[in-house]
This record gives sequence, C-alpha cells and structure tokens, in this order.
Amino acid sequence: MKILVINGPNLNMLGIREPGIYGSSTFADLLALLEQTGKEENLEIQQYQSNHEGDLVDKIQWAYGKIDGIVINPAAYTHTSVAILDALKAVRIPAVEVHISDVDAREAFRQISYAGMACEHTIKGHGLAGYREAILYLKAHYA
Ligand code: CA2
Repeated sequence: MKILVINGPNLNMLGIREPGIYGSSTFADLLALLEQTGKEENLEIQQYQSNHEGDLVDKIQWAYGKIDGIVINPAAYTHTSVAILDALKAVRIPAVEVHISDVDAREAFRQISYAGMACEHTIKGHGLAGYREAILYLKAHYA
C-alpha cells in the first residue's frame, strides 16, 4: 500500500519554536517516525512538505492513480483553503487529516477545517503520534 503524507506551511519548523503547543520534536523526528512506521507496517510511505498552497494542490493531483491513501496536515491552510478541499475531492483518494495540536481547544478561527470536509477521519491533539495513527487507520481500512 502506498501512502502519501502531506504537510503544509511552517511544519518544517517544528521543534524550533512554540514547544508548548507543538511539542519539542523536530520535523526530522517526524520524518524518522514515518520511515520507521513504513518499515514496521510494510507500507510504502512518501512524504511532501510545502509552504505554498498551489504546490500542495499540485501534489494532491499528482497522487491521482499512484497513491492509495493520503495523510494530510494542511497547517494554516486547513482553515482557509477551498483549493486543497477541492483537490482532495477531485482525486477521491481516502484521506485522513492530522493536527498535532488540539485545534478545538484553540482560537475560534482554527475550529473550521475545509480540508477535513474531504477527509474521512481526523486526528487532533495527539502530537506526532497522530501521523502514525492516521497511517494505521488507512492500512486497517484500505490495505
Ligand atoms: O496542530 C496542527 O498540526 C496545526 O495544523 C499546525 C498549524 C496551525 O496553523 C493549525 O491551526 C494547527 C501551524 C503549523 C506551524 O508550526 C509551527 C512550527 C514551529 C513554530 C511555529 C509554528
């Protein structure tokens, strides 16, 4: 099974600032977690991070016909991007939304998720472990 993990803007800065909200683990730690999960679960896991909305849309479109499941943390674009929502709807690849922090317990503007409207499951507030949970969800339902 091929899974694509997509991360949006500033997530490459993990561990550098705001450890109180996002924890002290770094983006490199996340990449190591994804690699380890792929090996343990016998999954082909690819990852992509961009700070640019259109690049994220391009990557979702690229996945069409090549990828069996998407794990996506659109970061700030979660709360603004109809373009990412439309791309996820267009490719119709099973998708799980992940948020490192518990967005429900934060500012009102973080309560809406456009991308989440095209995802069948959302994991929030579980830190980096949420990515592994999302991958296992896709494996359990689609492998
Ligand atoms: O909790 C999450 O995973 C978020 O998607 C993270 C986004 C935020 O805009 C969403 O509301 C919730 C922000 C990612 C930025 O990450 C930073 C990393 C280091 C320093 C500052 C921000």
